[in-house]
Amino acid sequence: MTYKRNKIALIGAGQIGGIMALLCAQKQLGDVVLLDIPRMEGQAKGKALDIMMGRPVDGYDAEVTGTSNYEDAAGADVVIVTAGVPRKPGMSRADLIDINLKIIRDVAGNLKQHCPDAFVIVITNPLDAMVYTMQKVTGFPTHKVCGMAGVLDSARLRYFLSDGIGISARNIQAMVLGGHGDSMVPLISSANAGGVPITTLLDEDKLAAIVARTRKAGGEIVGLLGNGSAFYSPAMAAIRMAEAYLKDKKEVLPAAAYLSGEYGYDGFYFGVPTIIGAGGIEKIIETPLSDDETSALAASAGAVQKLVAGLGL
Ligand code: A3D
Repeated sequence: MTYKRNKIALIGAGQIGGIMALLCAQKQLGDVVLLDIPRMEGQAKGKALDIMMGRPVDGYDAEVTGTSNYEDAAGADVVIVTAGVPRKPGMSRADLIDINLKIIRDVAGNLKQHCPDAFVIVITNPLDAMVYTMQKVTGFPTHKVCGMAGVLDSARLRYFLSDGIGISARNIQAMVLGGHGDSMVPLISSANAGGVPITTLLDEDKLAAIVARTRKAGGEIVGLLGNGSAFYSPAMAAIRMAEAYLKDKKEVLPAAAYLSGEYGYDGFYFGVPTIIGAGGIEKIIETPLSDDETSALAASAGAVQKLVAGLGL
């Protein structure tokens, strides 16, 4: 009997790429190809070899290889893209657009040629514009291209809520929708702890402070690190999405998905609740929103549409 492992290509072998490679191995998700530009091939190969040397310690079987050649990524089942530049203190995600747009165009051209059947998860910022570019340049079906932001932003909200109440973060169900920027929309009306509405557990002032901190959470990490942006939890969030696809879990996960009329919007990528399974983004779920949340989502959609209009695609 032959057993074929899944193949996961990680484009960008930097901070997030390296952690994702380790998570893929530890979770036995499949073989990993860690790809970077030729100048950084040593980093890709070095991280891959380092993870392989951990095989006897942790007992995983995955092959992890480093490369700068897209032929090594050919036929990948999942591709996760972090290629690009992260923020420095004082920068907004949108400030990265010029430099990262060129990089994503280059990556997309290569994926089109070598990984035509992959489920593609984009992480590079500014997320909503980069995932749009990825889909347009590859021409892949919209349900096979998505962006990771909602799982992370929601995890940040869930952590802050759990910390504020003093209970397990796993008990908190809460989602952040909209664009991955300062306009993101943390949903409080549906947030709950083990089914108990969050509004009965925290007062309005505390909730408002948590919403504000969630919106700036990425910047909080950028300020602390001083050289780069968050990488552990972004890596975990993207791997959760990859796992849902590879194992056909049909998980409800917020993702940057292509809208075709949902929530009253059309023709761009936006953070919404989705079902991720073997079909990729199998469905977009329309969840009830309060009036405030509806208008905040409209403002966020406006910000994303403006960003996307500037791409000239
Ligand atoms: P970093 O450690 O700099 O890694 C990026 C890697 O991309 C580097 O190793 C580069 O050499 C490589 N690279 C550059 N150009 C190319 C190319 N053309 N092809 C292949 N590889 C290339 O950054 P990071 O891993 O910390 O962050 C990566 C990206 O993710 C940045 O744009 C961040 O802003 C973004 N990010 C997004 C989120 C979201 O929630 C959406 C969270 C955290 C970071």
